[in-house]
Amino acid sequence: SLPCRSDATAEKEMTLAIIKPDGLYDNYTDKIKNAISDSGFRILNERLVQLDEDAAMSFYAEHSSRSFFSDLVKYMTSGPVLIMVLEKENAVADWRTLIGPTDASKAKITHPNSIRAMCGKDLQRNCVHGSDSLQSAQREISFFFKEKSPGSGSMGHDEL
Ligand code: IDP
Repeated sequence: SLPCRSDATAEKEMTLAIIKPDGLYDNYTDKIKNAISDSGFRILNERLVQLDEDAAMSFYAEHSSRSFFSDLVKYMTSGPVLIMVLEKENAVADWRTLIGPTDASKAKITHPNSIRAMCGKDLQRNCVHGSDSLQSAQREISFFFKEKSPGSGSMGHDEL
């Protein structure tokens, strides 16, 4: 008989998604969560948090030398963010495809069905985050969901 891969044995992958402050402020949470489930992702875990400056700087450390870094930190700390762990086969690449290109204003033309086209505004205020590799996904998931020992503090992101 032909080899068969059932859903039960298919290799699942996890990625980190964030609804950024503009997305929450503009009430896009339901629209984004519908796109998430319609595309076959499962939300394994979620947290609503207010990032402080240290947490935002540390999360985006790879961009620390870029000219837009201080604006990015200001943006990401401007209001609460919704952090989600998404699971599906090929989750990292498929979530990046679903959110679309970084510049939301360009995405509106080139990728009109992407989340950033529908919910974002411009190069900075693009509404959502997605890990860019499996390695980033693992780092970012443990950044927000690491087991905390009692009394170890809030790690700079206060639960809301
Ligand atoms: P990505 O989120 O699509 O992976 P990155 O290059 O990793 O894009 O940039 C991280 C975030 O920084 C972007 O999502 C966006 O919010 C912001 N950003 C990126 N490039 C610029 C820029 O040139 N000006 C202002 N903000 C930027």
